[in-house]
Amino acid sequence: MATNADIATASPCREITPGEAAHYQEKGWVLLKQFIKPETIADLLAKAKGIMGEDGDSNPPYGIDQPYFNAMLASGHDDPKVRPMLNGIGAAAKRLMARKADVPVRLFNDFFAPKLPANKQTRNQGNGPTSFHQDYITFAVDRTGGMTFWIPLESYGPQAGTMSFIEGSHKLGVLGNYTSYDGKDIREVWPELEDLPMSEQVTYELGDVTAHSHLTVHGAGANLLDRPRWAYLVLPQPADARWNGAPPEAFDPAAHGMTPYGTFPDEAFPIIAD
Ligand SMILES: O=C(O)CCC(=O)C(=O)O
Repeated sequence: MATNADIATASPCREITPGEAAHYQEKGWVLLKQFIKPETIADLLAKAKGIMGEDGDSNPPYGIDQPYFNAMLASGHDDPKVRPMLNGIGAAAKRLMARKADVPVRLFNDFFAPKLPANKQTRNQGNGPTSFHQDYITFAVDRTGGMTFWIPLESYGPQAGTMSFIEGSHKLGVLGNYTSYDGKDIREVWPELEDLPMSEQVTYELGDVTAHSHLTVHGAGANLLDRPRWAYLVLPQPADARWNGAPPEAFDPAAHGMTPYGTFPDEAFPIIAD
């Protein structure tokens, strides 16, 4: 198991504090100020632009058309410049999951998600607001614990379409797939969400990151800038999570020879904290 000293030297991520872990457990999300070194963020932005173009819109369609963002797989674990950061995120995720058993953390997915400018004609979809939703059910896993590290690749405020979170919504259980609300807002379908506080849209300085539980309801505004809002999303899961057999959006079980209630193979979903 990596010690704190290993993490400090090998990872561009700082450790999270007990106060941050407590905030995450109570509210379902946390802002981690200055969590990643700016040099690593600069490398990620260069990589994202190399894959998707300066406009964040020069990639072929990735297969899911929705207004939240355009997206491309980042495959950061294969990149020696990115992998140490993923290990730092794995260590942080393990703290946030706070399981009593010593359960490792697996990288479930990582992708670039530029939100394209709302006031421009775009080639791909992804230039609208992010309607409020919970992530959990779309991932077809058999247990909770997963989360998303939402990493802006530049400093952004609400104008860019940054994230906000309905605090404590992770304690309401599983609220259904966003496609099942027949076009309604999740707060209309689940009015109990109106009783909970909503965070302001986060203002992120370079290196700041938010982490949210896959049970926490969240959304984002449209991007009112004239350029993409670059974000890199890293999704850790507890390593003991299994595919529940439902059709997943985020992975292809046949490509990995997976069976319902079978484990995720380490080669494709590597362990990032043991
Ligand atoms: O980047 C966004 O606007 C939305 C991100 C999101 O929905 C998520 O992280 O689950």
